[in-house]
Amino acid sequence: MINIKEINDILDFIEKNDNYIVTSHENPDGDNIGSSLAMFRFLEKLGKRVSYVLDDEYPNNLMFLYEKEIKKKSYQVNDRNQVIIALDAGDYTRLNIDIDILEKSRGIICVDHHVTNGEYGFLKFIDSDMSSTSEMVYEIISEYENRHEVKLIDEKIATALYTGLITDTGNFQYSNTCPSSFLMASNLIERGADKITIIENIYQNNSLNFYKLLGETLENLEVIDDKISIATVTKEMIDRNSLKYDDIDPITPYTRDIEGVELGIFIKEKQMGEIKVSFRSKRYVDCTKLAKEFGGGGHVRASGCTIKDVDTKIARMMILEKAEKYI
Ligand SMILES: [Mn+2]
Repeated sequence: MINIKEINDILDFIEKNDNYIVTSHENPDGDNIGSSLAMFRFLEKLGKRVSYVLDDEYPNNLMFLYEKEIKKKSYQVNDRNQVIIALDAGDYTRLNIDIDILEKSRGIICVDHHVTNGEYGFLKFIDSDMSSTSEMVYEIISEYENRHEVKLIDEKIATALYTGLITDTGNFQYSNTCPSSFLMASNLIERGADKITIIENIYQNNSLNFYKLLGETLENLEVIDDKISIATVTKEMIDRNSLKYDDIDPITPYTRDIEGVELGIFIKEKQMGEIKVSFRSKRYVDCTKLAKEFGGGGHVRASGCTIKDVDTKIARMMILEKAEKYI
């Protein structure tokens, strides 16, 4: 059940106070950007001073949500003393914003659905049963609409939230998809969510080079004991195919979606000595536990971690050694 008190406390605060920064985690995904844009527009509609700050760039497949006049970077924020609204970030050290802005803020409001959330912030709405942070922002805005008998969700907010919902649920495939997710989707479509543009950009718009990299990655994919599959992308592979690190995310599910495989592991070399690993499971492997062994976190069926100062081959050995215990 949704903790309505947490939502009400956040709304009470928002209604009484002004000057916000909306932000999220590094390497933005659809839920990160969707929930942030929706929260930004919601606060703007309430007449609040608000900036959306994220230092990383959007990945290509989410550029349809990009608006130059909305997304700022830390260096463009001159003043301090804002209230930070942190969305979809389980750990405040992962917030993609200058530390000085955080330190000189009036505090953090945390809205997040990661199981591994560190429970930071002076106000929080944290619920690991929610499909996405976008669904949580939807609940916040809907509660405000009920309170004041107004309609605030327009086409842009609906499109942002719908993007977050489908990217985090794998277009309603994953176990985090709840009855409430379908109700939300239905309502967002009624409010003008641009479903065709979203689907086209996220699922039907990969570059040819992406497919070349995908082919190369599947060439090195290995299935171990019929249950674990593991594939690697090196920085050299990304560079050679003229792609960005953020473009390779859609490869991740291929590691899981093989007949008989329970756990998919995707090893990505972001830069030399910095290896990112994604874990995806179908039914029983708790990916949060596996990620935690390497200081990472996330969700039961989808998590990730970073391993520093090793190459992809060493990382692969380290990961497999731990992963086999979970099968
Ligand atoms: Mn999320």
